Amino acid sequence: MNAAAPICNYTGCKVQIDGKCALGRDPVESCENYAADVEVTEALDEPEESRTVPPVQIWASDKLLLADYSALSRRRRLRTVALVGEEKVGKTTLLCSIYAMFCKGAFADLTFAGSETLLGFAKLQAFTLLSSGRSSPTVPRTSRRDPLAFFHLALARSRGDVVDLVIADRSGEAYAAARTSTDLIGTLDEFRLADRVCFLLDGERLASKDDRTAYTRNFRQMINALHDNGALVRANAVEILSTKLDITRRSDAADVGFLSDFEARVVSDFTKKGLAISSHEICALPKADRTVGIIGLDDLVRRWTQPLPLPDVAPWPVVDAPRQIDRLLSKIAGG
Ligand SMILES: Nc1nc2c(ncn2[C@@H]2O[C@H](COP(=O)(O)OP(=O)(O)OP(=O)(O)O)[C@@H](O)[C@H]2O)c(=O)[nH]1
Ligand SMILES: [Mg+2]
Repeated sequence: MNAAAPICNYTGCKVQIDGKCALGRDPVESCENYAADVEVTEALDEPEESRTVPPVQIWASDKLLLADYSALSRRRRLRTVALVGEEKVGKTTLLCSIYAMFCKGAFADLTFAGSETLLGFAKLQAFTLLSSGRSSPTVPRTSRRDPLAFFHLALARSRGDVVDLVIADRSGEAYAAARTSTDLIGTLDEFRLADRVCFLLDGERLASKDDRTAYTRNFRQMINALHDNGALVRANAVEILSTKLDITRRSDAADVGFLSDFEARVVSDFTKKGLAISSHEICALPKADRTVGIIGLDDLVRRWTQPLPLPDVAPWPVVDAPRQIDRLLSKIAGG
């Protein structure tokens, strides 16, 4: 390697640092000391076998698959959010918009501190840019053949306080299939991994009087199917995210009332069934009405990254302990 070799022989010349010749020669190449005896020490035809340093594996930085997620989870403590919803509800757009917010700077009191999936995000974002040549921003459709994918964001609250957020995305068709064929639910690995499950409710289909009845029935049926088959037991929180607020806000007041009534009813019904469920409204890509702007992402990122409660370190009550000493201790502890 010749990286450290000085480019100029003249003692005290800093041309390598500031580009200026100490003898005032311009261009610097006209100075006799410049690049006079610089030796090319790297043998270009060095035989392969004489190299002792193993080749460095370059991180592809594309979206993570299940095996990559497992490897990452062994290195970092991850917060995993699963985005669930039928096709075209806005799952991929939402995660792409969250990334886009951090491209502009600090967001939700957090700063971007890295990502293992930069290329994955960039591939999605390319479709939303003017340079894509599209007349309207979008993201590529997630195909049913695409496996479950994860997108990673390291977000810093302060130096040394970094939250590793991972968002799981999969094709809406896979969820629609699992709703009707519940034996497929066990194959959806995101429910085994996610701390938070977000059901996306399509504002566009709710705003359509023709679609809304069937759509709302299917939406409920999906939560029911997942709940009844134990897919939501691991989640600490379940959210309903009503998407495309730019479209729902354009509809008449009765439609807006329908949306909020529906959200309230779903929350109340599933709270009774023991789910920690809440509902929120978002607009991740206000392309139907730009005046609406991005809505709800700030609060959403704060919820997803909020500090975890401290673990409960109080000793468990001892019930029917087999050892006499434990029974005695439990009596003392119980007063
Ligand atoms: N008007 C409007 N359109 C949106 C919004 N969010 C997403 N969309 C559009 O909805 C369409 C579907 O969005 P996607 O993000 O691909 O939906 P998805 O849930 O990932 O769909 P699948 O990949 O098929 O599962 C795209 O054309 C988006 O541009 C929004 O907030 N407002
Ligand atoms: Mg998608």
